[in-house]
Amino acid sequence: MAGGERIAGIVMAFELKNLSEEMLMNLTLRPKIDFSKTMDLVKPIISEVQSRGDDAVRELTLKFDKVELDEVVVNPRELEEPLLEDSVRKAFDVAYDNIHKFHSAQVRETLSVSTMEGIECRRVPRPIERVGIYVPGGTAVLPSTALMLGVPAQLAGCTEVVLATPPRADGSVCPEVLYAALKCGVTKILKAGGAQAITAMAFGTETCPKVDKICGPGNQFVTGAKMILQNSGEASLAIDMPAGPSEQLCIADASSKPAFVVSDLLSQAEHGVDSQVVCVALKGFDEKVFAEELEAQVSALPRKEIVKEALSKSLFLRVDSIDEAIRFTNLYAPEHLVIPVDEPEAYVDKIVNAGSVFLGHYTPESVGDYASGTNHSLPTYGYARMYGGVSLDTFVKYITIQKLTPTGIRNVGPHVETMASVEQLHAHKNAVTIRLKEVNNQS
Ligand code: HSO
Ligand code: ZN
Repeated sequence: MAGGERIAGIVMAFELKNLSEEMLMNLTLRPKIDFSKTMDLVKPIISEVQSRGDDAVRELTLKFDKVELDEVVVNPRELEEPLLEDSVRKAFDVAYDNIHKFHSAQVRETLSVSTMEGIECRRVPRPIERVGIYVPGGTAVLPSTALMLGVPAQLAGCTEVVLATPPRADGSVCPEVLYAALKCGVTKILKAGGAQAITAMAFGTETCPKVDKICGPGNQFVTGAKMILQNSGEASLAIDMPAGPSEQLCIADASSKPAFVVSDLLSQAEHGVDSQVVCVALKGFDEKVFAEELEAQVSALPRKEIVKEALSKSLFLRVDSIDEAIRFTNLYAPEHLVIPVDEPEAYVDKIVNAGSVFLGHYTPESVGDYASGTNHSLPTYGYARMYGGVSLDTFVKYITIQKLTPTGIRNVGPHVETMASVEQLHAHKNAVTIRLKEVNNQS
């Protein structure tokens, strides 16, 4: 876009006040994803797995992952215990405990309200009984995602939790994923990835149970299959939310340490070439050191090629005030919002659109990705405007219950009769009239 110059030869920089409203809006848009090609590739996979079940999953896993599967679905408790180094086991235990603690606090009690004398309305939580959780493999295996989805499913009381994850080259399950699955009480592991895994869980196969909701991030094929299947009446399936590439917006001011800011932006950029990072800088932020740090830190990363490509599509925005920073942030609606400044609380009440927020100098996004306790499965692609991240409620539904006494029907009945007359639904009216007659005769 015109008007930008590159910092450290990588990130494109703009002055917010020089931008027209149209340019500003353009900067809040994510790169367009053309889903039509993905959908064309995904549809035949869906029909294959729907009609031929496990055989199709086996063939597609051989084709795409080059892995020959013996069993498509395994019971994690029947597998050999995973061998993990003590430090790894300890780290996963701490993460599990913190995620468990934060999500247990989200358990909601039954709500009971008397709306009028003699009328009691209740709302009771119930688990979504059968759920599927997707744990990505590919360029990076993400066992942390098994905890982020497995813990709330466990706390919600889901009775069937199918964890789908692409198998390793020898056909086995990644040991850290298996460890997390066992801690979370996962009932089945489906050793498959991509659209084939999503379809197997959506319809069920000979060995894979059908689930009612599928959660978790994934590549375009996973997302494509989730989108198609949630809209197909045949599968009768819910999904958590549409997932796009990962993203972070960082607000920096004179108090921010450029080295910390860069480290945060890079932690998100290393996820993939299409990750998006944005730095919104207030007056006094040290841009010169930022540029030096950027060069130095990028070149030290093993995934620097991925990082550089992600950064080349990313953004550095200079703003004059906190209000300008917040306005852009709310328009952009980032998945992660990092605010490494001395007085971060000044921002909190004004943030309306963001998935997860990280306040102060000592709160890198990585802690939320792994172990502080909050969930890392978050809305991307601007969906933070209307979705929150995964929480206990992702795996819960609420049933309402009501009970009226004779006084209750006397209080509300006449109004219901009137409304039913307005809608000309006489059977509705009569169901009240017949009772009113009885209770009025008795008194
Ligand atoms: N930042 C990622 C989550 C993740 N990071 C998993 C590391 N492992 C999604 O927002
Ligand atoms: Zn991450």
